Amino acid sequence: MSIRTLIRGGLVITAADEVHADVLIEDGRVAALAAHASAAAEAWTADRTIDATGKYVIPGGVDAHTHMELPFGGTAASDTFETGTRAAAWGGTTTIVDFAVQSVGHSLREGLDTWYAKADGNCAVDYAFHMILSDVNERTLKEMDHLVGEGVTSFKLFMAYPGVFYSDDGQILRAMQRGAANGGLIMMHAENGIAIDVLVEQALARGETDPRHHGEVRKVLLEAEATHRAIQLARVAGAPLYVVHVSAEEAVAELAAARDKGLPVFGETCPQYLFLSTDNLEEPDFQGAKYVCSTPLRPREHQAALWRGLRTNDLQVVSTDHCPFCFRGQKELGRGDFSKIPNGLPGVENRMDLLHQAVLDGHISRRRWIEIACASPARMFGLYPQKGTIAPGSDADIVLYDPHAEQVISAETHHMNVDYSAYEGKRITGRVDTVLSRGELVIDQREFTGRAGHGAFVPRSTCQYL
Ligand code: DUC
Ligand code: ZN
Ligand code: ZN
Ligand code: ZN
Repeated sequence: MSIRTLIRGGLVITAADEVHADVLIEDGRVAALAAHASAAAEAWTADRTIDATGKYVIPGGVDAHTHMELPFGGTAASDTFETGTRAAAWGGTTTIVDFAVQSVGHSLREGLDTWYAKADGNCAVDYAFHMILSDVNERTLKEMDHLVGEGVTSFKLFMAYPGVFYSDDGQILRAMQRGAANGGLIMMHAENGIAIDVLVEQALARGETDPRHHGEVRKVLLEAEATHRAIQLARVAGAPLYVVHVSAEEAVAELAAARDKGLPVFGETCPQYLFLSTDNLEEPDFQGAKYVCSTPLRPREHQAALWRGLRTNDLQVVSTDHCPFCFRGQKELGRGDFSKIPNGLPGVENRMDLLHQAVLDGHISRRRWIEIACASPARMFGLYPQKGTIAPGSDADIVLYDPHAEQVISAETHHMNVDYSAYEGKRITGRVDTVLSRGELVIDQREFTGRAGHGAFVPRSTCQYL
């Protein structure tokens, strides 16, 4: 028997609307919305009524960029699919799109099956996969078609990390051509890794080994150059392009110029580039290692361009690039050599709150908050309107958000499996109160009521902005 749930009295916010409406849930889906206190809503009966008075009723967040358990630099990201999706739920995110990885010399099939096995039976919320291409060859290109067919419809390529994930321009062009033909969306890590590796070697030879040098060698110009090159290669291939973790003003300018020409070029940024800066990389006693990620944190001046890009829609998505490594034992691997610090920051739990704070700080509107965190990532990656909105027929992935609650972000209270917070001490107004995933309560008035294994793999259609 399916439970009928009624969410009553809240302000329903989607990318399109803000309405005082009641929401009826049946069989894990949204059955209907009706104006609060209307005759239609008053006539509904339910097994369970959730009082949302004074709260926002918003779609569950869609985090289109996570790396649970990612092997990196001789260690692995510290959140498993179990701990990471539980933390996601706490933070109001009900769908993650994680990155399965092809290893050099191996097939996409092997990589994807490995990631299916990691996630299966362990997730608290729903999940989907992108595929990282580390070895573009004839076989890989053919396999891309099969993956699109099974709902893995996006492929990340790296212009960075020579010898690990790196693809050369020829491999990139071929993958883009294949994506143009089969509907797969190419996602690009746009940094010139060949040039960066020269600068890394030279910096280390000069004895520049501290975390802040990570930011210095990964130059803005080398992000902008790679972004420009990726756009031109996509034009030649006749393919759309999605640039991940955009951090620099000059890279936003490349995207904006391409979009002004009408090209299907899209961009994502992440909370760390919006809220943190090179000041954090300069923290003493090796604390800067906590903030080492790639693309790197930039000088604070870049933030205005990122916020503007989010307002003008030159950037469409905010995801986290959640890739946590503990300070003790993991980040510490890079003491004396910044190039050995595992790259990545924790954040899957913090994204919805940080972006709500951005609403209060005047950077974005409430509806834009929901658009960049829920609706737009769902559309970008073929999940809409199953995910990313509250509409009849959508999955009942719904968050009751208390816009007035005060909180202080801290590793003492977060749920991610990592021993520090990148936002330690930051005050946020607003907090997740209750979370439903396909109609099931996974967070009930700030208590975890979900379970590992509730979360299911979601096959995706192709990009819905094309
Ligand atoms: N950047 C990171 O910070 N971590 C993992 C991979 C990446 O591209
Ligand atoms: Zn193999
Ligand atoms: Zn990347
Ligand atoms: Zn990433």
